[in-house]
Amino acid sequence: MTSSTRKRVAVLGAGLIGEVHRRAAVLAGAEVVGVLASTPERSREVAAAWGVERAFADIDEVAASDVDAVHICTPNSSHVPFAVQLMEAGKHVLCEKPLGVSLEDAQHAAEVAERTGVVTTMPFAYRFHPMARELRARVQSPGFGAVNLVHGTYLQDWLLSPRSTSWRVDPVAGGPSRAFGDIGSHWCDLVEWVTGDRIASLVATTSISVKQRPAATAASFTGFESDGPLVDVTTEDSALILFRTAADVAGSAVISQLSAGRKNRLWVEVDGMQQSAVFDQELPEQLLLGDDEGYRTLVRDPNHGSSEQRRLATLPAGHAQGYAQCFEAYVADSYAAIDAQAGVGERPEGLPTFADGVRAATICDAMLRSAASRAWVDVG
Ligand code: 4PW
Repeated sequence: MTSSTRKRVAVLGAGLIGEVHRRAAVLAGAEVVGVLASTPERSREVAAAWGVERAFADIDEVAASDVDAVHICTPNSSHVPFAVQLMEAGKHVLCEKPLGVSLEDAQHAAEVAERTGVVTTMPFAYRFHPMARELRARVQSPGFGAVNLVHGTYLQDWLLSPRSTSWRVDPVAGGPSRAFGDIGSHWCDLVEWVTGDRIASLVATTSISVKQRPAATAASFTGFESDGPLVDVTTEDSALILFRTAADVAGSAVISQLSAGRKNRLWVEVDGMQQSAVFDQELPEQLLLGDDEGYRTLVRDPNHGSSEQRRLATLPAGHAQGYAQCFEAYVADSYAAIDAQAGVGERPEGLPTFADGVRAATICDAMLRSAASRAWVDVG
């Protein structure tokens, strides 16, 4: 009987999210062999800080190395070129979202994934909150009733200051959609996954409230303020969509990176004919459940609830799990999928793949088309 082998992995990118991946990889039992940062010098600094063996000078060195899997946590425009080269070299790939800066890019990466047969996953990490699993189980159970409305928001405020900037603001490095591509993609992924339904058509409007910002920097997230010269902003601060699903359910979402006080407020409400349910990412230990008597709070408890809620519990009830644990579960499940492909164990439920990355790119493309034409569009 074959058994799971310790994964040897590389991390590309050493910003906030590269560090999140590194920690999750270590906790999942992998050996982080090396890092590729923005310059060879920076790779050496980060390798020393992380205590890892190799400071890669470029992507060719990573592709030629003996690592099993690579975490891609670099700016968006590098995701597809890096992923394609690594897949062709036989590496499994865990790639940050968005998969590409265009729909065509994302489709190309998914085609290469299909042809090479390597395991590819994407951190639509909010699927890995135990109470998001509970939401899905309840929404898809007969007692919930047919879904009649889906709505919510994903709000942040880290770009509220006109001096705040990041490579995400730059349409070349970050892609033509900013707020929607970065966080709207999470909202749509969670809603489609929870309901098992798909956004079929939509109408969108976007806003650029801060017309000029300092030129993009290496900073990725968390409101880095720069005194540099101002450039025109072309990527949206906020995006609003109205939509209809394949099952003809109506819905809406408000996505913004300029909502004061909202740090990472992904909020989803699903209204069924007998019950409704709310998941709030900033209160991930609970689910609000509504019926004709009002709302009550269901608290995460590994002794109760759906099997998937219980599987993802790493702490007992009342001992808060949050973003870090859902990210760790995503990475652990990605490694389990690599094992499953080698014949060891089962592929875990609900693991987002490059197909989900293409789906996110498809919705984002529709959002941009609709905002430009001011008309309803089919999502495809
Ligand atoms: O994926 C998302 C991001 O790109 C997030 O989960 C939060 O918002 C953290 O960074 C951005």
